[in-house]
Amino acid sequence: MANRKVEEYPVIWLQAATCTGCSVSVLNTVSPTIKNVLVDEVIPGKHVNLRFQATVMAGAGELVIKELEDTWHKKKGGYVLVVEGAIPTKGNGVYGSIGEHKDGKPVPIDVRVEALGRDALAVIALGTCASFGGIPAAKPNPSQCVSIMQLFKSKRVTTPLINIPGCPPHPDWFVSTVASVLIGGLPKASDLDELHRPKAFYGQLIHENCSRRAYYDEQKFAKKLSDPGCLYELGCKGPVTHADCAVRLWNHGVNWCVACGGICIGCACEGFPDLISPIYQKTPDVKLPNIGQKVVQ
Ligand code: FSX
Ligand code: SF4
Ligand code: SF4
Repeated sequence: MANRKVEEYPVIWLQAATCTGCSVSVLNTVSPTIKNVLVDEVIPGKHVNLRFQATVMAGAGELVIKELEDTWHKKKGGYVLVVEGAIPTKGNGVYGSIGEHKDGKPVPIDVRVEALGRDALAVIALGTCASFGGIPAAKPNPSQCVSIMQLFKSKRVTTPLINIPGCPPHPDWFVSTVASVLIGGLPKASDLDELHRPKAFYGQLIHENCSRRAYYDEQKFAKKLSDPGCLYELGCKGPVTHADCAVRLWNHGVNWCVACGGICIGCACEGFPDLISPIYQKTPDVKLPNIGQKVVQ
């Protein structure tokens, strides 16, 4: 096995308007561990070569920007771009920039994401902010943040895009998506829904698999968070949120929002947070017993 060839998959991971929660969530992946993902061959014969990631890389300044730009130019069409956070489009870089132009002026983050996105093999929008705008794009949105989908649409970037919403996203949703690309290539159109989400993780509503669902069907609603019963009247957004938290569980199978007594705040929902606010009030447009109405952006 001495000369066994290992295929390298370069990845550039940019952070725009984000709390870095997506990075923290993915770094906490348990099976595989983040060491398995980044250092080992996560799939035998295939290695994720993370070239740029501001939270974990040791370098800074010109050195890492050179790495970023070398990967962009030398691996054109062959690297995966991961974007975390929404994209501020106002102010020509005052709300976020990465590196400088030759004349010393900062490169605005929207310009970077557009350019790197255009030349990537595929783009993964990690987290609700990157996928749908999320918290940074919430009203009054002073930095005019947009999602990657909106940015690409306005700039006519047609690179394949996979959205992995969740604020933060579950590490499995990201790691399994990366693994499936390494094993089988880019997802087929039928693997993604109309919002570019992998159906494997976002194909069902929270409400469809909720451990409190029997209470809902019996119309037994909790009056306060510590009560048994369905949390719908306390504001649970499970009926309008597509994700598999109720069956996958968080922290490597320990628990999830509703089972530990909280509502699903709809963090992976396309309308989070504006269209599903006020979060701790009953969702007005879910008409019992009809469920699953989409929040339209
Ligand atoms: Fe934070 Fe990510 Fe929320 Fe956004 O997750 S967890 S605000 S989705 O960009 O870091
Ligand atoms: Fe579970 Fe919320 Fe649906 Fe009630 S409304 S069954 S708590 S997901
Ligand atoms: Fe987010 Fe709801 Fe899943 Fe909790 S249950 S992580 S709020 S989508």
